[in-house]
Amino acid sequence: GKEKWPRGEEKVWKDAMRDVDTEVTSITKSFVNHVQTSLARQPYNLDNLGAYQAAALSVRDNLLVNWNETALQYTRKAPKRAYYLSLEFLMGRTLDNALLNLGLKDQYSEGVKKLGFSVEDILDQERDAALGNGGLGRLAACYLDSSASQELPVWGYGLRYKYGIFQQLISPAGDQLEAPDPWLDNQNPWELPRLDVSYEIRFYGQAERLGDGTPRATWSGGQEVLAVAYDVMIPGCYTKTTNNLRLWESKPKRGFDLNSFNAGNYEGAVEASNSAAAITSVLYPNDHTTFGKELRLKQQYFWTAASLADILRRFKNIGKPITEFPDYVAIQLNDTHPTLAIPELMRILIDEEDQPWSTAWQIVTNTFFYTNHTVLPEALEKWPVPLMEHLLPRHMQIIYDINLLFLQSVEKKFPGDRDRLGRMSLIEEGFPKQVRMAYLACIGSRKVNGVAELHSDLVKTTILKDFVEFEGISKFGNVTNGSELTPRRWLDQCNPELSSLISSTLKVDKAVWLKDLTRLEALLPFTEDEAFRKEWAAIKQRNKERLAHHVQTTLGFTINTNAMFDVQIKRLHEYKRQTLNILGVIHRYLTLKNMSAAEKKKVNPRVVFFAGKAAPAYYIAKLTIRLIVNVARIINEDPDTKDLLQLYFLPDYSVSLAEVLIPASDISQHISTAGTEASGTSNMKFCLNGGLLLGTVDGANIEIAEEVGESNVFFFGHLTPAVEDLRYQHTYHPTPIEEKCPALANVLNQVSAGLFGDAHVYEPLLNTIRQGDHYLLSDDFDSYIAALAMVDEAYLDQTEWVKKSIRTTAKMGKFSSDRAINEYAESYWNIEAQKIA
Ligand code: NBY
Repeated sequence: GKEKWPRGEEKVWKDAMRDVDTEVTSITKSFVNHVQTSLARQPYNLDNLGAYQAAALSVRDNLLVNWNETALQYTRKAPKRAYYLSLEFLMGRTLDNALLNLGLKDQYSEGVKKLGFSVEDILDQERDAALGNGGLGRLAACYLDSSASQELPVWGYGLRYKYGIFQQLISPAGDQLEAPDPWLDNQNPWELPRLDVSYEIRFYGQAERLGDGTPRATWSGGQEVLAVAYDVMIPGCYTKTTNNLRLWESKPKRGFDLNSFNAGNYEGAVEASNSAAAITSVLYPNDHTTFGKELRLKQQYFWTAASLADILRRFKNIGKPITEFPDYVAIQLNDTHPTLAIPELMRILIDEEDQPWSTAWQIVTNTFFYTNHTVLPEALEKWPVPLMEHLLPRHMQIIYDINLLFLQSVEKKFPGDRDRLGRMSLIEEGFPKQVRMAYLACIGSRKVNGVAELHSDLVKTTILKDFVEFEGISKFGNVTNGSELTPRRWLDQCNPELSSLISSTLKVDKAVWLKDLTRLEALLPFTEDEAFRKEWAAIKQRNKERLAHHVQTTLGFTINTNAMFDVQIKRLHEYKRQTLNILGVIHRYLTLKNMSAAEKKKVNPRVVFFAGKAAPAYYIAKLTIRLIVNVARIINEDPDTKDLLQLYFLPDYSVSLAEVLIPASDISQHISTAGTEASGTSNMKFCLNGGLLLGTVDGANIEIAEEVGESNVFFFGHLTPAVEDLRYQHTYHPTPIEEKCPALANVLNQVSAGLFGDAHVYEPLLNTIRQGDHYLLSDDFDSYIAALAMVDEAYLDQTEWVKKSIRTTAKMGKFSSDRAINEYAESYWNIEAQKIA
């Protein structure tokens, strides 16, 4: 039958509804309209920031048309949906991406030009949305983009931190300083406050079992805060589909603590409201550890409880029985951070929906999916039982119940194996006892996956080995996220010239190949086309000049653009071995110092770039930054070497900085100790942009080499199976570094002797290598230096180098986040694309 229009006259509504602006004249009209009304400003005093805001608001209007349409159709058709729960979404800037995805960049450029602005200047006004630390957060952002582009009904859920990742400053001595990132200060045109969508979230209080023969309990008292929704539109590329990222903000519950007010305890009441607002005030800046902080656990519960309440409410609107929940909802846990969603859904099903335990557990274990992002033991999340009992008493009861039933079933399968029970318990014995979140995530999920082949194998054979034996191998899979890279942002947007060259060469519109990256393979025959190679190399050169210009204008350094650009950009971490890189730079410097003028003539100049933040409390990582900065000071001023070797630490690494650095790189370094980097994702971005890879046999480097061919990457270092034995040797049969690796010993001694100043400051860093050397720098140093020499050698043959570069880009199809998200959609979530008409 004919659908009844919701209210009033349908025609009046429909006639008044706007569509997406595609004509330059309507774009300028909406821009001016926003200047005049939303911003209340005048043409004569409109600066670039104002112009950015007007452009953003006008683009937002367009996105909203599609966003509303998408939401409406999802509601009408009620397809199964997936929800991506991530504490981090490292979105970067939005305007350029939105323009490209809408296919409106040319029209907007023309429009703002007519109004006296340049689109580049306008785009440059936007602050990064930096609600993430590194790879995990950027992966989440890429997956949202790909979901929308693949027309998949996927929503993200996260927190609206008032302060994103800290801003990194470098002190005169070379130390990292942290400043807050008040990213919302200039207003954020990309979010829609949904003050009408809010939930009450409880903490602390008392949990009491009913003891009526059901598993039910009540949870009361404590503190209640409000979760308020802010929506961020996620446009797909060349499609109407515009999905949603819902971020929660914490607010005091209205009328909260009236009792304190009435008792004259005004400060008490205000303090309570401050404590509510504190929950979403700041992103934790640690990328591989949490320190058992109560506020962090509060964030996790606040976010998972609000998200689940929202998902449940949407499900209930469909009017299906609760047992069908998993037919309509898949929830992806991005690492263990949202694991509390598992006991929280149990709590709702049992205490509020009155379901029997086994039904509830059935629903839960068919709803959740867990992605692991690390096997480093120190990075596996654990929470002290006393803290959990205090903050979330009902959840702690439920976790104990889950554990008891779980261990009983383990006992049944492996009778008498007490060791195994201890190993697999959700509760780790000790003082205090701790809840092992990865185990809870594992047993509460339908499937578990790692993020690259090697990593997924390690998950199965190390941290979750017992669980594989108990639950069967088929629950454990791999989705090489690695493949997170978004071809649009990471190629079309940050490297527009390369993008147009590809379109014209392949004679395929970018609308096609940007949505099917495997098409890039058709570039392979052009490696033999000299004109094409020249054009390819010229574009790389212009991207290097763009980076040099950026560094010149922001930092005042003059960079030699005839040099090879060698880049390592990522969070500072011992396992990622930036220290190996800087020691390698020092080795190169010392070698150059000893060369004759004639020998130097044969050396190709090199510029080494570092960027990345260290966790504020990570002392050794911060020392590495200090060493890099101080080595740079000395060698960049040394007349003997400065034409052949330059070194820069670019402060405050961000998504936007990556967009300038990545297209300019000739070679990038991904040199983690084998078996430690789960995947890596920037490695893919560099390769897609025609940069070659220098790396260890680790993470997604391995799969990249499989695709592009080992002759096109530079591998070095020991392999994963050797690592354990080497560490054993270091501990029980240590060999002095002087004996084992004289070249490294010499470098360390020069640093110790004060060649770069501060003779004593670096000792704790150097001692990590001299004693224990957990990350095996002394084992890999010689082969690293040899690999660097091979890179130098290869670079001398520019023809062959450019061929390698083309081949690398051509074979990167596998690493599109579109491919990865389709794997999740098909093999995990069981959701289907929805065409938005
Ligand atoms: O996730 C990274 C992995 O190290 C990298 O190999 C992989 O490519 C990427 C995407 O799968 N992990 C990562 O970025 N982790 C974090 O940022 C992170 C943040 C917070 C916490 C732990 C890890 N935390 O416990 O608070």
